[in-house]
Order: sequence, then structure tokens, then C-alpha cells
Amino acid sequence: MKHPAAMRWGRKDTPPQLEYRPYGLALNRSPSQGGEPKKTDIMRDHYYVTTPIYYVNDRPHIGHAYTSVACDALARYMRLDGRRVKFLTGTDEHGQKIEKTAKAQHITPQELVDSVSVSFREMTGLLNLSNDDFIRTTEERHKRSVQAVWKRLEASGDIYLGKYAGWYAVRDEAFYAESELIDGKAPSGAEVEWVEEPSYFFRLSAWRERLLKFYEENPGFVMPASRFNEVKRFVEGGLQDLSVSRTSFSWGVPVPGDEAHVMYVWFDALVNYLTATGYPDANEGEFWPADLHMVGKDILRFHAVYWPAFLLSAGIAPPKRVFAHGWWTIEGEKMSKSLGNAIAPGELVEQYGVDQTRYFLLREVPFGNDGNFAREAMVRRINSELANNIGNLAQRTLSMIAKHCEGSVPVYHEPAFTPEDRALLERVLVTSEKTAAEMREAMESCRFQEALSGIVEAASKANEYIDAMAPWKLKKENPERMESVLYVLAESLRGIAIMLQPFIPDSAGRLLDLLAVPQDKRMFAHLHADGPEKPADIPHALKPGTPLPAPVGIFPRIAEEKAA
Ligand code: ME8
Repeated sequence: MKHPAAMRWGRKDTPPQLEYRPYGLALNRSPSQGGEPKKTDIMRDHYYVTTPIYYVNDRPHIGHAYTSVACDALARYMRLDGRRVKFLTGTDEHGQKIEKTAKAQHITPQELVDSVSVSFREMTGLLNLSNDDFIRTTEERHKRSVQAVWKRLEASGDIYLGKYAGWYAVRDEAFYAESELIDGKAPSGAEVEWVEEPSYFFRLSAWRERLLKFYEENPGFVMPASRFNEVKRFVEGGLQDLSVSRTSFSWGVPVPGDEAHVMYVWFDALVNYLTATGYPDANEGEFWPADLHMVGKDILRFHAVYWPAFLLSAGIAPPKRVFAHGWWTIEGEKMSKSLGNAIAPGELVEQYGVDQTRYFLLREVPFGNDGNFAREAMVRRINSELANNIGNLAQRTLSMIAKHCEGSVPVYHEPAFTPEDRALLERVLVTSEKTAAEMREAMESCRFQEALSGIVEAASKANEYIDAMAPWKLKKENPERMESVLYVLAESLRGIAIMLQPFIPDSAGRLLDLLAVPQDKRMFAHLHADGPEKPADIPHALKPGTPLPAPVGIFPRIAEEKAA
């Protein structure tokens, strides 16, 4: 059956009523298919995003899950927006903290890192992360890479041998000046110990002006902006040379040419981002510089001060951006080992579902701010937005189609879309060119909450439309109009499901399956009907008559008592 409205795609005498600007998929078109590629197309081609590599002295908890899920949403979003993505995560396995933890457990550091690294690898499966690589700093490829970077710093004259005498916090794996201590402890509250030993230093003090110049030339280097100000103030205050090797323990990468020293664990750890691009064999590789290092606010200094200084000294471009996110408290309390209140990602996934967990983490708090994890809030979010709003829209639409349209995509009957139809489709699809542009901007600046609330709002509009149109009444009065209304709703659902994919990939995918949307028609560019090749004033990609699978519920309600 040919969809009557589809005819309009070929009609030259009907000018499109809305301006049509292709995006997304167009980026993948070769010049022969679509003219000269724009400069921005090339710039937008690659996207490299990283999580911090996690210390294996601790089991995965909600803090790790948070960073990882945020990076995954970005990676998935960028792929759906037509970019070639590399998404890296992994484990940080050297240093005194790991050596100490192993000793306390009467096992070797190697045994410790092998067993705990597995639990972080398992977390990637649990949370449905789409990482392309999982790096471990004990891997051979990494040792070669760190040593190669070290040699470059040495060659540039920024490394010298001296003696460190000062405070060190094993928990933070960080050196502190006397003036930084608060009541004899690190500013983080970690215990410090006095360290006096031979050490190689990195001439960080010489990098103050060059770093400040780099910040000035790259105003988006650290986000949020308030965090960038903190970084700048810290650097403006003057920098001391940084101890980059240790001699009092051996669990680390040996310093080339002086095996009595192992490299400072943060030097070793930061280089992981470069190792994964193929360094040094492939130089910096096609994905360098990284587009985004996602980190918690506690480790911003390492990423925004030390790391660009190391790279600039090595003659390698620094990453384009570091985003420092906030911290979660648990039911109002600081998460800590002594309180034993850390929540394992597996526990949440088991109780609420993987997409529900992902959704809550990114929806609840503006990214960058601190947040509080409360089960009650989680259940409320899941029920009101996923189950009652989006789930209900899907359920009502799909079950009416199953019942009254012989279980296949309904026909949109001419004449053309009514103002109400148009308003909804424009909100969900066409203006989603606007919505999509807004979403791209939101995603590029990690405003996940905003991106999600836009989608939820679109679903509310669709629910208002279904109530106003009351297709159940039209069944007798005007069955053709009922079909048109259900068509518009199915199209809206398609748009909503496409946009939800980065956040809740499994549920969104199943929703698209229920709409029989082919796997290769699920990119952001497909929000506009069949993609940029088929401009239409109002998109309608779903083909009337296409058989649909029997509808099933996708967003279950969580029983309130479960929350207790
Ligand atoms: O720092 N809320 O590893 P890590 C939010 N190995 N995020 C939290 C959190 C919380 N309550 N608790 C921890 C390291 N995090 C280094 C990184 S990268 C070259 C090396 C976050 O396992 C924390 O902010 O201690 C950090 O970004 C991440 O978990 C990893 O912490």
C-alpha cells in the first residue's frame, strides 16, 4: 500500500513549509554524493571520550557508575549523530595504595589487580556501556607508552633528579605542601605521611605562564566554568616542581635507565588516554587529541594542570576538554568505606533495571553539581517519567494500533496534517531539527538533564494530544481520522525513542522494535523521515501497512514498597 501523503515528497509544486537543513548523516556523505564536505563536517568526524581509570583497591560503586554512564551516553549520542567514536575506560593498577591494599589482604599486587579489574570490566556489561577498549595500566602496551612519554619529557629538559621531602597521602596518591594541610590532614581528609627519598622531578614551576596562555587560548578547556576558574587561580598562585618518581616501593612502571625508581602513579595513570590511541607506535593515533576527559571534581587538578603540562612538554597536543562532575551523597551522607554506605551498581540494576539506573543518574541532578542519591527520589523519577509518561504513551498508542489497525502501521489519511498533528510532529520531529540542534549543544556541554527533560516534555505533549484527540471516541465517529491520529502518535513515539537511545539504549531499542523501525534507520538524522535525502515538510518515516510486533510493556512501574 502506498502512503498517500508520501506522494508529496515528489511533488515539485508544493514547497516545503518548513526550512529543511540536513545534518548528522549528511556528514558521512562523500563529495560525490552530496557536494563539497564542509570544514565543520571534517572537524566533527572523530570523537574520543574517556572515563577516569578506576583504582582497583575498591569495588565499583555508584560514583564510578556515574562517570561511566555519562561517558556512555555521550559516546552513543555522538555515534548516532554520525561521528566516529572511541570510548575508553579501564583500571588504574599501580602505586602505593594498591601495594598496601594487597599487603593487607596477604596477596600479591598482581593477584589483587587481576581480581578487582574484573569487577570493573563486569560493570561495563552491567551498565550496558559501549566502550571500545578497556585499558589496564599493568598491560605491556601501557608500560611502553608511559616510558616513551617519560623519555620525551627527559629530552625536553623537564625532568631532573633531586630529593623529595614532604607530605604524601596514599589514599589520594598525592603530594601536599605543609601549607595545604588542614589539622594535619590532606584537604580531602586523607591521612598524610612524611616522605623523604630520592626522586625525579618534573619542572612544573616553569610551566605557569605557558599553562595560563594555553587556558586563555582554550576557553572551553575545563567545564563547568567555575571549576576552570579554580584551576586558573591555582596555577596563577605559582607551581612547584612535581615529584614524578618514588623509590620506597616497587609496584609501578620503572623509570627508563634508573630502575631504582618507579614512576609516580598519576604520571603513569594519565598516560593511559594516550596509550589507548596506539601511542607510541602509531604516534598519537587518529583519535588524539581526546575530545573529552570526564572526571570527578576531586581529580581535576591532575587532568587540568599536570596532564596538559606533561603533554605540552612532550610536544603532544593536550585534550580538548576536561569536564569535572559533582559527587553523590547517599541518602544525605557522604559515601565512605567506614560508613559502609557505598552502593554497588549491580544492586541498583538488579532492583530497578539497567536503563532505570542510567536514567536516574543522568536525569536527577544538573551534571557538574553535587547530588544526593535517595531511593525514594529514584522510584519517583522512574514511575512518573518512564512508566507514567513515556511508558503510558507507548502503551496506549501501540495497544490501540494492535486492536484497531490490524497490528500494522496505520494510514495517514489526506487531507494533510491538521494544526494539532503538525504541532506535535513539529515538536517531536521537525523542530527536533531545532530540538536536535539544542540537544547537540546540550550534549556537547554535558547538560544531560536538560536533554532528557526536553524528551520528557515531548512525551507530555504527545500524551496531551492523545487526550485531546481521544482516538478511542473516533473509532466509531470517524475511523479514518482515528487512524491518522494513531499514525501521528506512532511517528512521535519513533522520534522520542530515537532521542532516548543514548540514555536508555535497551528500552529505546525495544520501543523502536515495536514500531518496526529498521536498525539502519535509527540515527538522529532519521528523525526527519528517511533522512536528509527525502526532505518533506513534515516527516513521516513509518510506512503505513508495515506489520508491527504484538505490543509489550517496556517501562514497568516500581512498587513503592520496594523503595523502602
Ligand atoms: O581517582 N560521587 O580513581 P578512583 C561521584 N585512579 N563520583 C565519585 C564518587 C562519588 N561519591 N566517589 C568517587 C581515581 N567518584 C584515579 C583516576 S584517571 C587518569 C585516574 C569518582 O577509583 C571520582 O571523582 O578513586 C573519580 O572521578 C572516579 O570516581 C574514580 O575514582
